[in-house]
Amino acid sequence: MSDTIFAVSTPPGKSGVAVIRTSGPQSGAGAETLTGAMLPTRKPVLRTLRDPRDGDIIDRALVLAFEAPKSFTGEDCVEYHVHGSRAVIKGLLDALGRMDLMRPADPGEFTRRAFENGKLDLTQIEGLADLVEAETKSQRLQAIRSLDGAFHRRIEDWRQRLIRCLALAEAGFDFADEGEITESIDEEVAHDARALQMEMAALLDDNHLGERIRDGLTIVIAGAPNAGKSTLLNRLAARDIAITSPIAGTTRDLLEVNLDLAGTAVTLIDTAGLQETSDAIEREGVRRAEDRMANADLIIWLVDLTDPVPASAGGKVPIWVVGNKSDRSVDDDLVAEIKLSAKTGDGISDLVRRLKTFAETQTSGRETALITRARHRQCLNEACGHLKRYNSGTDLLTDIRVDNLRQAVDSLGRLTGSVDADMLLDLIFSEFCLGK
Ligand SMILES: Nc1nc2c(ncn2[C@@H]2O[C@H](COP(=O)(O)OP(=O)(O)OP(=O)(O)O)[C@@H](O)[C@H]2O)c(=O)[nH]1
Ligand SMILES: [Mg+2]
Repeated sequence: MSDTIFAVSTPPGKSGVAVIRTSGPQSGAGAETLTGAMLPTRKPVLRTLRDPRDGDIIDRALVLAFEAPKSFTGEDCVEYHVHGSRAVIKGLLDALGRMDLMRPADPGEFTRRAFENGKLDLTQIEGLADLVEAETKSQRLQAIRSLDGAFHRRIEDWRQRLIRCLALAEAGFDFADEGEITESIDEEVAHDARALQMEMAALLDDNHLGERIRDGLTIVIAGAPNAGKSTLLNRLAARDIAITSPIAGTTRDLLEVNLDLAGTAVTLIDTAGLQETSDAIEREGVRRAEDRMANADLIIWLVDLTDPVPASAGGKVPIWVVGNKSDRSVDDDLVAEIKLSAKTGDGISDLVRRLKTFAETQTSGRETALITRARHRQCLNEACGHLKRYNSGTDLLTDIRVDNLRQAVDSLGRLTGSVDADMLLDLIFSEFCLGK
């Protein structure tokens, strides 16, 4: 890797400060050309940056140099903290771009170099991508945990133990004529392999908590036409997102809004009123509504207190019956856990309070969730399956049985990226923005 990359690490547009980074062997030389002197490492210094072509001042900037391997990428790196104007940024990028062996970075390329230099494993990179995307506190804390290597350490511990099992089991072949030794080795490996299988199964049995924090909870507002679903969505989002009207069947498509409920990301979905209909478009709307309800974490079944229609959903998804239009209702006998008026806002704070409690209970125990993506679950499930086959396959030929251990090691290796990383890398780095 002989070329040096550069990119703006802060968002495009004007800002008080913009950060431009370079990574690669020419970083130091580039900084020397721009500042006219060698830079100290790991010490921010104020320097005048000059265009090497004509000596014109680009900016006075805070410059911070890191020497390989003690940097984010593991290479020589320089950060230029400049005033965030278009002219300054362009001036500096142009000057860098004219230098030999310097080129603009591809999206995610800084992080890719960090991976290739062993600074971060795949789970940490995913944590970094999640941290950049985090919108709520629980997403932030979870991402930082991954980035800090909590999952990485757990997997590495398992992988080392598995490799030891594998080595012992293979050594077992060599002692095949010495019955007693083989037996004691077998016992030890069987004991460890069972423990590993149980530990992995315990981590997998997490109610998909990490994925739920990362992707957010889904709450669907459903009910009969005209119940006031869209009015409630607008009220909870504090924005005029959905069209509302006294005409039944106003909403046809799904409407989504993202909320932060007590630090948990929530997608709130407004749906078409559920009713038998001959209108093909409305019917499709109802189908989509039922689809989302089936996969929701919670259904708010909204009932017009002046014209109640009982809940027709449920199944595995928890459902709250919420009575709406309390401003017009005089009937106190109606069974609704919560009564409110989406129009006047009366009772909304009570609903929000309950929703926050719900979100908190759904994401409690988040300190223990390490699996945050389907990819993690798949690899771990595979590893667990191989171990299960090893543990239950006592009647198999030894080398076939032992191969299960080898495959379990590989599954864990895919999780951290030490095995078969190439095809995954493009996928993972496509999530990254330029300059990361
Ligand atoms: N009085 C009163 N009217 C309300 C309340 N909430 C909604 N409405 C009215 O009820 C009518 C229907 O409201 P929408 O929010 O469009 O109802 P919806 O459930 O989304 O209806 P569809 O999209 O057709 O399924 C509108 O005229 C609203 O202004 C409320 O709390 N009190
Ligand atoms: Mg509607």
